[in-house]
Amino acid sequence: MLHSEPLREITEEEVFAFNRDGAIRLAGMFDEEWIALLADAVERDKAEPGPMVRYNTPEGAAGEFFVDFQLWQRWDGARQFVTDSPAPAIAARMLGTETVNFYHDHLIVKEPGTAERTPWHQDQPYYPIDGKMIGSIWLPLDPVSRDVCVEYVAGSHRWDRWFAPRYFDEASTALVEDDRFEAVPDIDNQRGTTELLAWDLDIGDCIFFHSLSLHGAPGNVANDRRRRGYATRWLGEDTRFAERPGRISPPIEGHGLAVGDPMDCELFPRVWPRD
Ligand SMILES: O=C(O)CCC(=O)C(=O)O
Repeated sequence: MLHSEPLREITEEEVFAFNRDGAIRLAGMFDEEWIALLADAVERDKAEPGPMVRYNTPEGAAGEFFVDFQLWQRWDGARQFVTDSPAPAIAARMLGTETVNFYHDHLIVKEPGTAERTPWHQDQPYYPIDGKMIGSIWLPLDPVSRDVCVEYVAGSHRWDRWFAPRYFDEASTALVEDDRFEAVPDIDNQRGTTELLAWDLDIGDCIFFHSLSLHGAPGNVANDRRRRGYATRWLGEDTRFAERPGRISPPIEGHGLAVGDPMDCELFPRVWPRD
């Protein structure tokens, strides 16, 4: 059955841990039908990708690191997920907001054998948005073991630091060539002294994380399972459209918002509370 509310209550402890750490696993939120619906949308999208698709694996290399955006605009299952799944209620609870607008979706598929890492980054520097109530649901469509899971630097969303956004390609191309942002710290060299969060995830679990949480991910060489992650971005009541020099990602255009406007329009629809 397609439940539109989380399969269980999110506890006070979980909300507290999210606010402290910037990322948390929420076990047992979605029924399997949602995952099946999204998996179908993902296969359609891989066969017929959207205009913002990116292939981040060099030609001839093993595996495939496939990234696409805005499936919800093209595939019914993804659209239904955005409006009717437990996701808006999860975002409202975790962000502590009365209203939730949907920002965008982001599909990240790492086929078995993919060596390419997802570079360390925060999400908000990619966005033309001010505000603190911005979070993502990272939803695995395959069981994920900790060694291929996205990793989060615990507490980094509270550092009050913004790191320079870069594309996930091999060259790690900069989106913005100026010094407004700090260089991303070399977290891989700080393993052992930095607290990193990552989890084993079952079907129905998700990760909720803050848009300023520093995160990255290994390739997918540890096992022969696909690693399909469907990430959705959610905005709370304090978010406003902001100007950013340089490029933003994803480059969503045509929203008609002016600087300072609430993030509320057809492209960023209000999804919570439900009518
Ligand atoms: O799935 C991944 O490898 C990275 C996910 C990510 O960076 C995100 O959802 O912002």
